[in-house]
Parts: sequence; structure tokens; C-alpha cells
Amino acid sequence: MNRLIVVSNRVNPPSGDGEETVGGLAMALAAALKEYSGVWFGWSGRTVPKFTGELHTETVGGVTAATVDLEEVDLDEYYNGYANKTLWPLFHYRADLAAFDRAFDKGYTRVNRRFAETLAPLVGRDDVIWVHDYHLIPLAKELRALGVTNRIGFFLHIPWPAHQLVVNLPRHRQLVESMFDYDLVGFQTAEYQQAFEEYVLNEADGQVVRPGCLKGYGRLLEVGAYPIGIDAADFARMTRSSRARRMRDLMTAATVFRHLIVGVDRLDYSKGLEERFLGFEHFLAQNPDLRREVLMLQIAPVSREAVEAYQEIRGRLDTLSGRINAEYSDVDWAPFRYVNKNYRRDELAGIYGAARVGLVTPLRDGMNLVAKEFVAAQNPEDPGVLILSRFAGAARQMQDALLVNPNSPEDVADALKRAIVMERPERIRRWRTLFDSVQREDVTAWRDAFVAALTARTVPLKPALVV
Ligand code: ADQ
Repeated sequence: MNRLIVVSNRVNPPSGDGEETVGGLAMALAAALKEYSGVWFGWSGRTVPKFTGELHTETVGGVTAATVDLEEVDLDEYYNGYANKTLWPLFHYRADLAAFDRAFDKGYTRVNRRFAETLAPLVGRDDVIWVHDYHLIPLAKELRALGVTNRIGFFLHIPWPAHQLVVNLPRHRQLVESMFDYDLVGFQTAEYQQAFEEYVLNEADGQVVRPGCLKGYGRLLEVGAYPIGIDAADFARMTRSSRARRMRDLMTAATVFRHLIVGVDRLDYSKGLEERFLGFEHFLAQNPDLRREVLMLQIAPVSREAVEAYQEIRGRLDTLSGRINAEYSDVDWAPFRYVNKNYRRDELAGIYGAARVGLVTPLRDGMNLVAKEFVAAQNPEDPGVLILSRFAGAARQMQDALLVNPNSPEDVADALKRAIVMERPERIRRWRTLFDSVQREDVTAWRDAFVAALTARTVPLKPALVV
């Protein structure tokens, strides 16, 4: 391999000062690219009246960022449209929120073509291309059409849903067929991989040639599960930083004689925030003796504000958090703090470190990196307890968390009580197993496993026609 070319919708090269932008994908790729003198290609985040394909390049921290501007209509149809109003809700089991609009579909194809046309001239003979996430599923197809024969891999950061959901997409066949233009497609968990295989078997009359190799649409495709991790070493270093310590002290002082319960999520309906708030409310109602012993802090910076479903959930959360505090607060005390702000990662590490409970209860989540960050930030001598949704991809690896059904306020309330009263030996025992896996299955292991599989000889070079 000459260079690794990473392609994702947004490009966030590491600034190295702990102030990286929010978003699990950005965090993971920044860490992954550190070791390669790689190129990171994607949208600049800017719009222009007319698409020109002009490339902006900048080298930051050993990574060359190459970005391109899009038109306003691209943003509406491709990013806010097909990606975030069609694929995101559907792949998170919210078919009720999914919009099916042919203009979105066209915009999605157009932007993927524009990306391919801008990227193709940059690709050297031995470069390996690694495409990320649901915004760019058809990118390999567009690159192949332009004669790019390099190895191209794709990693899906969100769930691949059950077959019955995928068929809701008006052009699901074309979308899945375009995935066969990759050499390797990676999923977060074996469950998502199986769901994809099931689709191919049922809808494409495909077959599993051998484990991890599918035949469909007359072609072969390697597939695999590559659970993403965090940069555990860097996170541990950040946990010891002066900013993290200051934040931890601040939070500890703000919660004397009380246990801190913390949630950190982008404000997204898939993260189960409403259900979590109801779970906390139920806990307060059911446990009058423990009420004054806890403070719940929910950090949820707003995201995707141009999409109506996000505006609506924001309104509902404001109402619910107000209701909980109005019902249970006293003159000297309030049970709930709800903050719509971004924090530096070192500050987040400090907040996690001060918490007795990490409450991570998405309704669906490809993986969930907050769960792993929470574990990495704990004090080994007196660790907090992770409460984790069984519907997060991370639940597979994190069986020593308290696993809950995020849809059930009673389940969440019971787990909160259990976590609050849990004795130190049990907390240490559970944390140790979790921490071992967070360290072992970190972002470097994820990257190495994917890149090794993509560059391995068994992966067919495309176009691979099967007769
Ligand atoms: P996300 O849906 O963004 O990622 P997640 O994996 O939890 O979800 O990552 C969120 C990241 O943003 C974490 O690193 C967290 O620390 C950070 N963050 C959240 N709130 C913050 C705040 N207020 N201030 C600063 N940082 C904040 C998508 C998928 C996930 C998958 C990742 C990576 O939806 O399922 O785990 O990609 O593959």
C-alpha cells in the first residue's frame, strides 16, 4: 500500500489540543489517521452557489485534508435529505420518521458522483481507499465507473437493520448492489453483518460462498464485523490532564454527599434521551430514600437542527427536564441538570471520572463510544458503574455493564438503583473486565484489522466477475 485515503462526509483532522469536534466518527478517524501519512477527503462544510470541484488541501498533524465545497441544494437533498431524513431514521428502526423523496435520492447520487469525480484524479496506483458511513454508500460504484481499480473498503458506522426494514427504501436493490463494488464491507457487529447477509440471500438470490464472502449480483464481496473502539491510551492520558482533574474536582465539589449520574450524547432521537429522562423520573418516584443522594447530568449538544425531527425532540426534552425539576426540586436542591453544550474531550474525561453512574441508553446505536470513554475514565480503585442499552452495538463487547431495555423506564430505574447501591468489590470486578476490552479492542485494533483485511490477498481486486 502506498497511502491510505480515507473518505467521509466531514473531514476533521486532529488539532492535537483536545478540542476536536464532537462526533464518534470524527474521533475515531482522527486517531486512526495519526499513524498513516494519509489523505482525508470529504466535504469542506461550506456551500457555494455553483459546484466547481475545486479542491482545498491542508496538512494538519501529518494528515492531508482534501475537501470540496457543495451547493446548498446538495446539502438539502444529500446530507439533510437522503442521509439524515431517509437512511438514518430507517437504519435506526424509525421507519415512521423516514422521508422518501425522489429529489433526495437524486441529490444523494449526484453528490456521490461529484465526490468520485473530484477524488479520482488524486488516487495513486497503490493507494487504498477506505470509505466511511451511510452518506457515501454508492461511492465505490461511481469511482469504478471512472476507471478506479484500487482496493476500496467501506465501513458502516450505524446499524445495518433487519431485511424487512431495508426493503422500505424505494431503491434498496440499487443501493445494496452498489455495495458489491467494494472489495470489503465492514459492520460494527456480527449481528449487522448477518442482517446484511440475510438481505443478500433473500433479495439478491445471493449465497455465502464461505464465511465472510458473499456472492450476489454476479460478483463477490468480502464482509466482516469490525467493532470500533476509542483511542484508549490517549483517553487515559487525558483523564490525568490538569483540565480533566480540575473538572473532576469541580463536579465532585458540586455533588458532595451525592452520586453523579451522567449521560453524554448528541441530541438525537436514536439516543433514547426521552426514555432515559422518564427512567430517571421513575427512579425518583420509586426511591424517595435515595432521591437526595443523586444528581443526574445530561449533556446533549444539539445536532442536525435543519431536520424537523430534531427540533421536535429538543422541545420535548426541554419540557420533560423542566417537569422533573419542578416536581422534585427543593429550595436547596435540584435532581437534574440538562446542558446543550459541547465540552472539550479532556473536560468530558473529568466529568466521566467524577460520576458514579454512566447512563448510556440509546434505542439503537451502531456502537456507542461514550460507553467506552466512560469506562476508560474511571478510577480503578473506586470505579463507577456503566448502565448500557442492550440495543447499542457496544453491548456485545460490554456484557459486564448493567444491560437494560432502554424503552422501559422501570428497567432503567431498577438499574439506576442497583448501580447506586452497588458495593465497591462488584464495581471493581465489573469495571476491570470492561476496561480490559476497551483497552484491547481500541481504535488502533479496529483500524489495523480493517486495513489488514482490505489489503489481504484473499480480497478480490475489482471488478471481480463471477461466472
Ligand atoms: P455518534 O452517533 O456521534 O457516532 P458516539 O459513538 O456515542 O455516537 O460518539 C459520540 C462522540 O461525541 C463521543 O466521542 C463523545 O465523547 C462525543 N461527544 C458527545 N457529546 C459531546 C459533548 N457535549 N461535548 C464533546 N463531545 C461530545 C456514530 C454512530 C455510533 C458509533 C460512532 C463511531 O452513531 O454508533 O459508535 O459513529 O463509529
